Amino acid sequence: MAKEVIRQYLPLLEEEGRGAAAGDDTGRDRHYLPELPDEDPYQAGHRTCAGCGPAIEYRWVLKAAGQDTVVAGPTGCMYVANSTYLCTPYTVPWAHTPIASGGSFTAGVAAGYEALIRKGRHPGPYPNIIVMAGDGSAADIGLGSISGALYRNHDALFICYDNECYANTGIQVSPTTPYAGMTTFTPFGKAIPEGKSLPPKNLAKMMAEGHPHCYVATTTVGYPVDLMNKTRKGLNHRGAAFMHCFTPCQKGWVYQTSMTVEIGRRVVEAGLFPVWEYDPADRTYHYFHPPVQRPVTDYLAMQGRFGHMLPEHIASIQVQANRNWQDIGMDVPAELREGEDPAKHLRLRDETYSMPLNRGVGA
Ligand SMILES: Cc1ncc(C[n+]2csc(CCOP(=O)(O)OP(=O)(O)O)c2C)c(N)n1
Ligand code: SF4
Ligand SMILES: [Mg+2]
Repeated sequence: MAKEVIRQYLPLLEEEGRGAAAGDDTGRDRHYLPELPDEDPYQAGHRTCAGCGPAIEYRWVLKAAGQDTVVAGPTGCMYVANSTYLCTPYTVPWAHTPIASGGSFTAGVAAGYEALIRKGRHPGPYPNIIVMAGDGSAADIGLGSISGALYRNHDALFICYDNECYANTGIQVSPTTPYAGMTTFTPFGKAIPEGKSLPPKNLAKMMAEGHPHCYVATTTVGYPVDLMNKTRKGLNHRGAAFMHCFTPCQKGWVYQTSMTVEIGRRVVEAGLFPVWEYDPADRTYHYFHPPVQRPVTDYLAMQGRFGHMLPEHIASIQVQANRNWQDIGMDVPAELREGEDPAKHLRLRDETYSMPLNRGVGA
């Protein structure tokens, strides 16, 4: 007789302190909450660059998932840097997949565990099954295989760690590279002074709209507790879940190594990466409203990949950000409206912007 497949439930972490230090009497930044799990299934000793956003995301996802987890990694930085011969930083089972087959491989793992448990050949419970694919894989080369697995509703969490480029092969353009983002395939010059001329693919919305029965969420390394809770919600969801995580690439984006988490918050505060959840039960989007709204220059000017931008390019990104604010139900302050006018800007390298020294109080 077939055995029952028992699912795990991962409790959610306390989210107080999300977005700012509000509510903390001591005025400390409370993003790192004391009740976080001690375990780290993604250990030190990997070989990613210092300040690597995807490595931070891997660590937090696996901290949230815990030891009863199986991970797949399509080709990309997080495969190559993390797995030299006979050595990986994982304390959980991990497998590499070709870049195009993260979805189909993971679907097979999920179906395999279901069958083994039903036949009594795996003691259970059903493990947390996660694939973490780069944007080149999830939004481009492997999009079809992930979409197929989502549509068939395999019980697994499909994550795109988005560093907005094909990093591992030398920082080439990907569909999620933002407008004006410089990569080795989108250099700026006389013919195309902005560098990349197309807007980024809206991967997460595509996944939510195209697979309405799936749990879908966006998050960034700027919000660790949010990232971990969405990991747990995705894993608790019975069926397929997709999480799109913004993960800065220190090497490809050219910024100070210590600013990865800060950039993960600023992209949200600049209106350029809305953070939301899509609930398949009522088919609605739930948007996070950040307590701070910044001009896009506060985000762009921190990164060398945007250093060539001219006033009209900055204004055009501010137009996009203002559309995003409206889409998530927030007002657009007058200062940000004015930023839609190229005459209000200098070249990006000459603009003044706020550089954070301490995130302790307020924003
Ligand atoms: C079919 C195929 N085409 C190209 C490659 C070469 N390749 C290896 S890693 C990589 C970059 C992947 O980019 P992404 O998925 O965004 O991950 P990242 O390196 O940015 O972490 C590419 C193009 C490959 N391995 N397989
Ligand atoms: S190139 Fe970017 S994504 Fe790759 S290891 Fe370095 S910082 Fe991480
Ligand atoms: Mg990438």
